[in-house]
Amino acid sequence: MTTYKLNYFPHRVTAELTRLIFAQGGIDYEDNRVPTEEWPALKPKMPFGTMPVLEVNGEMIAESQAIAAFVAEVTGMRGDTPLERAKATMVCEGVHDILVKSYPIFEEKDEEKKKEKFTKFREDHVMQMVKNLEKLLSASSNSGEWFVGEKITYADLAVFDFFDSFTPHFKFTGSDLKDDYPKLSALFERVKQLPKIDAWLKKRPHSEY
Ligand SMILES: N[C@@H](CCC(=O)N[C@@H](CS)C(=O)NCC(=O)O)C(=O)O
Repeated sequence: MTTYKLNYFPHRVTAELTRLIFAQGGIDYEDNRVPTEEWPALKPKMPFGTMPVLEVNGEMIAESQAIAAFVAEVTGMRGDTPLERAKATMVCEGVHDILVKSYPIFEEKDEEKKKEKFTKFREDHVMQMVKNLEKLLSASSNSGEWFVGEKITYADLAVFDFFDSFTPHFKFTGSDLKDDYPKLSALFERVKQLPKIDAWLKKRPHSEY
């Protein structure tokens, strides 16, 4: 039997998508949450000196997007054709890019500047992405039920996580989609209510981000 160990800090950030895929795929894995004080000793052992790192039967894979794509493939949520896989990757990379772009704002020390930067980022990136995602979903081949093809892929989980873990920092949650973004709102609720996702959301350790 294949064994999986996911190494990351005790946060959601770039590992939560993989945890959601594992949950929905019904695959057992070790969710190794490395305390910050233990990281310096572990860092040199990781392929790129960063986490997340997924160990598959002891072999290490770094880079959050490569890990998510791999676990999506193992669980049948990667997309069924080359075009579907490309579209799923597009959505995952798109929302991941925004997350990465936002890092410098969280590090801003001046509280006033930080507030201004948050507001600007919300308008320039977060709300722009919300609009783009709604458009993309409305144009999908299945009347906007899933982003790609006829069934759930990891793109749907990535977008769910975007609204569940990331946009709340910008005062925009999954429930705020209700009024103006009907397709996204329905997708958010559909994913949230999947029995295995619901079970994971209820049992996962609390983390601020
Ligand atoms: N592109 C990489 C970035 C990895 C990365 O920078 N991870 C951060 C945590 S989100 C990290 O390991 N920081 C600790 C360090 O660099 O020592 C990915 O998406 O996995």
